[in-house]
Amino acid sequence: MKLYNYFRSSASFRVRIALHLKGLPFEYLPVHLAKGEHKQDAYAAVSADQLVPMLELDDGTRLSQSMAIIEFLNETQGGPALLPPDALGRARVRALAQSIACEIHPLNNLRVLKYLSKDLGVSEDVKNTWYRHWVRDGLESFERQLAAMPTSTYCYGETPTLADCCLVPQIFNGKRFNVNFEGLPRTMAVFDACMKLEAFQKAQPSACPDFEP
Ligand SMILES: N[C@@H](CCC(=O)N[C@@H](CS)C(=O)NCC(=O)O)C(=O)O
Repeated sequence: MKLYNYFRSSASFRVRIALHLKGLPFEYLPVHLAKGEHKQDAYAAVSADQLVPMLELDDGTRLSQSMAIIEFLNETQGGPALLPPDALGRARVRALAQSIACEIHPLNNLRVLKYLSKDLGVSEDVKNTWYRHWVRDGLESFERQLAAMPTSTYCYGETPTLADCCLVPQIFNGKRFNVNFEGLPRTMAVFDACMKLEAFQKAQPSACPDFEP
């Protein structure tokens, strides 16, 4: 398998975590988002949405959208299950994952931030305030959702799931923008628990071949 991705992309990071949790080897194909490589012909020729991540299977099949990719891997590959066996558990995990991937991340994506700066002319300060506001707001909601469920080591239960694959990259991203993580005890305890695992460490930006400090 080949993963088109970028060290700093949180959607890519989700898929790297899932691949490592399942122990699946993959070829790392960097796409430099900051240099706009995702918009250039070479990547546009293979990726219809011109976003990362994109997973290419050994038979050439290409998959986009991190959560669809993770669910596909979960259904077709061995290794630990990333969704619970029961329908209610799966709904809970998907709700947590979507709280990150659908409520927080789209507001803070590279193209959204670029549009704020370049097209709408907002200052760096205002852009960062926007970023921090939506991440903090989303994480407060995430914390309330965790607090409504029994205490567990990971987002849902005692093994990492799709929800943890989404949460950890969002926290990394928030750290880059100095988001305030105070008052989020369950969320940050889950983050710390995840980061003790080798799969999460191997997937983190600083462990990527294209990492830039
Ligand atoms: N919902 C998509 C999001 C994909 C996405 O937006 N990826 C970002 C990097 S995290 C990207 O390629 N951004 C390029 C841009 O915004 O121009 C997923 O989960 O895969």
